[in-house]
Amino acid sequence: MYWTDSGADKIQRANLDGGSVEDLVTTGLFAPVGIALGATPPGAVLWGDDDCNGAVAAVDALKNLQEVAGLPYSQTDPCFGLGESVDIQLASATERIWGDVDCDGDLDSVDALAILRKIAAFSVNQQPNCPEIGSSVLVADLTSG
Ligand SMILES: [Ca+2]
Ligand SMILES: [Ca+2]
Repeated sequence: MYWTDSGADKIQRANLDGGSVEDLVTTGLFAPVGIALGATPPGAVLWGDDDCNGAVAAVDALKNLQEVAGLPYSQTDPCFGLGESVDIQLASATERIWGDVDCDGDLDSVDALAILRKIAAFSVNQQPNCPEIGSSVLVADLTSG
């Protein structure tokens, strides 16, 4: 099993019985709350992983704020521009805005706040049928190019 430690900024693994705990990633992370493993299907990304680097972390909230403020920021390729429309696969395909993590229809600083609240283990208010921050979602646009 694999998990993130948002307090120690680490990604760790262990055997399913809890033995053989290892640190996999110990640098370059800040408060990660979700991870995507290589076995996830093409097009799978974490909701709230705004820069598509495989972890939901405070950096994603930072990039949200840079987009909202009109400042430049880098994205992992392939990823979406924040504020871009994407079709995510729930029960049926649902059009969402990349980075609009609370699904209220616009990308703003409240979405950055939602990511930070999630990292801090505070409650997050999201619209109905909105993916949980840190959960894996399939995005059609990522596979179709
Ligand atoms: Ca990220
Ligand atoms: Ca929003």
